[in-house]
Amino acid sequence: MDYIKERIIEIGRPKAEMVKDLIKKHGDDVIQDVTLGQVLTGMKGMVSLLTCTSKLDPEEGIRFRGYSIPQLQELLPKVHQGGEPLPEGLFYLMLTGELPTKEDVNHISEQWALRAQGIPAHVYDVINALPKDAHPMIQFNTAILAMSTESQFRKAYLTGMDKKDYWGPTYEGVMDLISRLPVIAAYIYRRVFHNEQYIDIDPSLDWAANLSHMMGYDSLEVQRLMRLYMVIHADHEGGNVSAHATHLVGSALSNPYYSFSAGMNGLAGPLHGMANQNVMHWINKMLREIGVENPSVEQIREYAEMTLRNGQVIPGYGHAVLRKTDPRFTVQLEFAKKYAPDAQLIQLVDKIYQVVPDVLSKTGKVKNPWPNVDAISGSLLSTFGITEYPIYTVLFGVSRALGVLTQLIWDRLYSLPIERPKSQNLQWFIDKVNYQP
Ligand code: NMX
Ligand code: MLT
Repeated sequence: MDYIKERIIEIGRPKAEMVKDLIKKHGDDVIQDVTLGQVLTGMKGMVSLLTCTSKLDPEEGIRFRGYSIPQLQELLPKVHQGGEPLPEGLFYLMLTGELPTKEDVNHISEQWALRAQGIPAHVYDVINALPKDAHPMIQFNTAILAMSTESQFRKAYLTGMDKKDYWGPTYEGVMDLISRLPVIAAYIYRRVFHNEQYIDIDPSLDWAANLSHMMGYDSLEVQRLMRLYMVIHADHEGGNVSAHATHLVGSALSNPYYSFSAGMNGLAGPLHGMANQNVMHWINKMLREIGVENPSVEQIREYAEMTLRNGQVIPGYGHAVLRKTDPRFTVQLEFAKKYAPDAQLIQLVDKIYQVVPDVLSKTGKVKNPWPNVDAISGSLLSTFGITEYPIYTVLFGVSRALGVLTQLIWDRLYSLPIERPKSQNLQWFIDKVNYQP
């Protein structure tokens, strides 16, 4: 058995026992009051999920197993001194709760490069059957479902398996799926935007560098950017739409492919991952309508105000949990200032940042006027030559697999049951609070 699986058993079994015992001894303890407002406005702030991979603080932002993004940049293994951490290391950290060694990371890189080669031919046939102008997220998600013919979990479940062992074939499926997503993403990218001129995987490269290589970018800067991008988008605790959807569908013991596909359907929404593409459309439309390449702060303000007057959201701004600038925005801005200090698009992002929070605050209703991860990610990718906006959400999805699928392994280790909250009709809420119109 792979040593990582052995380590998961050592760490996971006692924790799984503890979860059982916790439910047995404290299952009836009240942990939180719930308001009507919370239920009717998207369950914000309601603690209703057990997630161990990461935790989001409204003021400070994300921590992965307790480590902030700057700490990960310092502590996770890298290819180059002073470079960006390897996503393989973050995967190991989220999976085990322990910081990986360089050997652990190399082991995962090798495993993924090997497993990536097992994509069955029918997956490409399924992608090729779609029109080239089908959005890349449609092609990505269709490919994920087509890959589920390989599900080891499905096969093991049908053969009959002890509940406490469900996590094992889930782990195998997760490893296969994560290894194959960059190949699929790059295939879709080359199919749609580069005349079907495909580039083979290079097994000597790490996972993120391979993605950029297969997309057609071999510079050290793009490899670094891809590692950073893959690390910062990997997880955002359990309640975001992609994580929650993956967990929910996984709770029916759907295999990792079905579960992840559900998450990706959510990521494709404009209020979630598709915002990274929409930010670029918003910026370009603004430049077209104002008619200059370098608009003034006042012109940006007027355009932002007009967006609100038209009843639309300003993409890249706001968050359901965060109440400060997203550290994932800040780290990308720092990266841009280091490697592309004169980039015009980044200067524009910085200028938008000077204006939009004030415009949103003045509405009096936006709870968080600050930029989120998507306010800059597309401009950064564009700056380094990846200018095809519709691929951006796919790249987000490749990264998000690391967190949500690691959590799926833990859901199975903990033997978490099917998720089934209670719903009520409007009259129930009216009666409950004795509402008088
Ligand atoms: N532009 C305009 N209005 C906004 C914005 C924004 N960026 N953010 C929030 N609002 C509005 C929101 O639509 C709501 O209006 P109404 O009461 O008329 O329905 C009001 O402010 C209160 O919303 P909040 O409670 O502040 O935000 P909520 O938690 O409901 O939504 C987002 C969070 C992220 C969906 C919301 O801020 C948004 O739509 N932002 C733009 C889209 C975006 O950038 N999404 C990406 C999020 C990160 N990700 O990658 O997933
Ligand atoms: C995410 O990365 O999932 C987004 O910031 C949305 C969220 O956390 O709700």
